Amino acid sequence: MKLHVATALLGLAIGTTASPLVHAAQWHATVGAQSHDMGRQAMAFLPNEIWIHAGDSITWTFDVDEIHTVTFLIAGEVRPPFPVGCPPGPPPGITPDGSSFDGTHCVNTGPLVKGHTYTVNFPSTGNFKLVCLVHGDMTGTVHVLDPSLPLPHNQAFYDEQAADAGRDLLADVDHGSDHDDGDRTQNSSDHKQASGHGVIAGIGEVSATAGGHRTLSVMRFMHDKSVIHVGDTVEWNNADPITPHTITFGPEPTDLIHPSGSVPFATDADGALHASISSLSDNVHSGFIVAEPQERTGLAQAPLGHTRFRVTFTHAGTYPYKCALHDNLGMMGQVVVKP
Ligand SMILES: [Cu+2]
Repeated sequence: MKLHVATALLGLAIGTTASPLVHAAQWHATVGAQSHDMGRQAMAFLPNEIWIHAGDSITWTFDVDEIHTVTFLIAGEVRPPFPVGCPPGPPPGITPDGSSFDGTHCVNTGPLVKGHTYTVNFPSTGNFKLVCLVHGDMTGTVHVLDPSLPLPHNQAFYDEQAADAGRDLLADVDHGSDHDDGDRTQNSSDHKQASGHGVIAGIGEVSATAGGHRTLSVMRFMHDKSVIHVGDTVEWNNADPITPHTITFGPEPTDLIHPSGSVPFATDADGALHASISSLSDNVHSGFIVAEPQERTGLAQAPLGHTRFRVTFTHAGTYPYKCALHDNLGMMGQVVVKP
């Protein structure tokens, strides 16, 4: 958590003053929190709800190595697909730092990582939804009040709330983690019974406040080293509610979303894609394995997700692989195939 002492004090002084005569205030918030090894990512706006006056600005500081956007869409606007940008303008649909949002034109940072900041001015009153275009369950709210109205919190409150929320999200261990083998062992043994050799390819958990949704995602292969014998099959299962991962042997393809490789894929009876690797030079890319979005009343139900991938190994050797989306966070593994 970056604490801007001078600006935090400024925000404190201004935020606690209800007079309409004060100058426009500059507020601060953070995008994301992560563990030291980058494996645990709190995908959240911190805080994810903030009350300001019309004319004020908020500066978001990006604090993690996972990409996020700070985006304000027009109410009811369809979320654009990748590459993420303001619809319907020409790609990449990125608006400049310091843009204003009044509900009539989209404002979007584009994907940013640690070290970047982005300021949005709010000239008009309104209650605005804040979203990350990369992560579906990462939302927040900005309440822009008339300057004659009092604000409920000051900058110091938000700084403390943001720090607490980031710490709490990262510390959540009730869904298993790379350090905790409670649920993980149970999950893995479930999959071992089903397939012989199971790897959990990511876990996660969505939570909420009154201001929006946040997600903890653990960007790790839970058994990052699988030791098997020739002829065995390894099965990867993504147990994260929103974050896609890939299982990629060999170079990353340009198209990360769809399956590709130098060997043919089969589709197993349960719908899972299945490849066979016989050489260290075989390239196999699973494409995104990911859960489908939550159901919503009034919309067609989502299809079943592609959450599972299998590879059978026919020759001995050590086969390194990675998640092509999160190898920068250290999401890598290997399969050791013994004769
Ligand atoms: Cu991944």
